[in-house]
Amino acid sequence: MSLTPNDPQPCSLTRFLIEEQRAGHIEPDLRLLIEVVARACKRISIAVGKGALGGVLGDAGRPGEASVNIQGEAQKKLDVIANDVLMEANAWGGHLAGLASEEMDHSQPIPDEFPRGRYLLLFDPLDGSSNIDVNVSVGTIFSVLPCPRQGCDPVDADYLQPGTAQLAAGYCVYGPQTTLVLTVGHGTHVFTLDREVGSFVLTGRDIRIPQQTAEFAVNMSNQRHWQPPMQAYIGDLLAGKTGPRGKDFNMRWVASMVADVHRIMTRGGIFAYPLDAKCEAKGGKLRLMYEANPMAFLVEQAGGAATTGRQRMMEVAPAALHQRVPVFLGSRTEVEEAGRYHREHDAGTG
Ligand code: P6P
Repeated sequence: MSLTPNDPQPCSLTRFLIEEQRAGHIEPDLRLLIEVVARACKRISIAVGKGALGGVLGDAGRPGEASVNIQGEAQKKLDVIANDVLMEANAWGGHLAGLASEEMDHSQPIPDEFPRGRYLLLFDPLDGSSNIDVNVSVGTIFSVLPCPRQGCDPVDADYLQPGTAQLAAGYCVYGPQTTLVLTVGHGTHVFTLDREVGSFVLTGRDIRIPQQTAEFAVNMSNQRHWQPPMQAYIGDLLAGKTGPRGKDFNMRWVASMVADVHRIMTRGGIFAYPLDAKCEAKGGKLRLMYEANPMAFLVEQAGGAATTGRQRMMEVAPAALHQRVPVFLGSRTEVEEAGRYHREHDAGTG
């Protein structure tokens, strides 16, 4: 193996992060944090990959007594396993002040027995878990914020920072490949797990989402519950070539945000989970802090856009740790078009 610096050897996640640190893009402790999260994702990938052979399918809790999380959703066994893996991996390294998870009612400070760092980690340990039992891709989503206060236990309020405050964000999709997609604010980069070596290898540096698209992702079964601007927007997409958009559109819906977003990262598209009559009272279906904001950071860093339909996602001022929001993200031109329908409706001109 040649040691010359310009040797076209595969770039591991570790080498990439060292280069980002040398470039002044990240601090050493943030590099450590990302490495720890990536290692935890490898362990989750192994557990997910075992499926029925690992006894990890099905609902958590005792038979007949489903375990329900703060979201009011039945927890899968793998939800709990993934959450435990991330909590254990991040407890002792000294790089974190606290953690918050979709699966936990409140945030948790790092235990007193361990040193505290300057970062807060938020995550959805296993997004799309309703797909686990049918062998459809699922994933982990994470977001890193600065801890605003030092020398005291961080509380939920310390996490309520807008998406623009994020220092890093990523997801790991457990599909045919295990793929980590990461940003530290200087582009969005893709790493594929080399299972033989056990390390993530850079397979996509500074990826760009196509500005235009002819593919949308939405759960059409909610159509009758949508607000008028969403009805009009999707109606015009479905009208295709003979309609106002003048072209035909394709539709995809995996019902696993990580899988749908990864497709959009790879070939463009728009992902929409708008307000509907079913979720309006809760503010939406998807969670702001550990789903919408990290995905918005990744998408914007790849040249795309992410909004609530009416506001840039990363400028939403969080009011609660498990706050939900409507989500439109993906190809910039298409997200802006969806926003136009909402703007014109609200102005009474649409
Ligand atoms: P629906 C999975 O439960 C999730 O949180 C996202 O991963 C996904 O995009 C969405 O919900 C799917 O929602 O209503 O289509 O099942």
